[in-house]
Amino acid sequence: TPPKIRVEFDQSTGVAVMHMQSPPVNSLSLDFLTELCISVEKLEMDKSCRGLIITSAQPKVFSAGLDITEMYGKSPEHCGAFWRSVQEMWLKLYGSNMVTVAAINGSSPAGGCLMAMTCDYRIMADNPRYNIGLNETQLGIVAPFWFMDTMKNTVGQRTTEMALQLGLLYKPADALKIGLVDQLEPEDQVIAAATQTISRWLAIPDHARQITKSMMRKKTIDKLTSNRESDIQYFVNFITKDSIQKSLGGYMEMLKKRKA
Ligand code: CO8
Repeated sequence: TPPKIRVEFDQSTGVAVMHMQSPPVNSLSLDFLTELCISVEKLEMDKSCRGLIITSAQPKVFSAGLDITEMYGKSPEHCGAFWRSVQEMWLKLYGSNMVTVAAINGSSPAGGCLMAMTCDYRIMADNPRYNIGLNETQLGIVAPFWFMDTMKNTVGQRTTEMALQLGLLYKPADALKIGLVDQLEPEDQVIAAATQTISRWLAIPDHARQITKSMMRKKTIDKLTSNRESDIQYFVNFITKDSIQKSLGGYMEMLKKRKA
């Protein structure tokens, strides 16, 4: 199978661009997440790499979030391994020492939004057909506490309360208004804008910036690190419930019907 992640590293700027290329919608499957984590880890260990831009090689979609087929009709063991890989992705990206910028060139629901929120800065394509947000409740599921915390850290308590209960997906202009994204650009300029932004962030002494970032995020990260196993247990129990499986099945039906 072809690689699901393509990394382009520019030695002269110290910036890597990670293109997610898992057709059709970059859904976060176990294989995808494993590949992504390996790529991020490699860049993290490479001292010459100081910045990371994450973007999509698929049209219209940044990432469709967690791959629902990994959570539907699967064994508890599989669900557990899958969830561990979701945690790993979040821990690696939210805790990255690199300057990270999400170049959101398409829709970014649920896990896609989570991934974007792990970055230091978000630039979204200014296309009203795209949306972004944590829409879990619309699938009849509950975003885990660390999804909630990440959103709270991004847009604040009040907006998060409302957005999460209603499972809101925001158009780019509205996402900008609430601070879920930081900047809008025409679609063909999103990556160029990300490159520009990252060079501004890289002008700050690495050490001071990294310590600041890690101090700001430490409490949130520690909360998951010290509860990883119970979070997996909770997820497995929750997702394998008959009622939840039924909701997921219904949601997948709806996705297929909507298409036809
Ligand atoms: N997982 C698996 N398959 C998916 C997913 C997904 N998340 N999203 C889309 N697909 C499939 C579709 O079913 C379709 O398959 P097929 O071609 O076989 O019919 C194919 O991908 C293409 O999809 P669309 O035709 O819908 O493509 P569009 O370009 O029209 O739309 C969207 C793209 C906007 C991304 C749209 O597909 C969409 O809205 N997808 C659903 C997104 C979503 O709701 N994801 C939520 C996942 S749950 C999550 O991330 C967090 C869960 C936390 C769990 C906590 C429990 C405790």
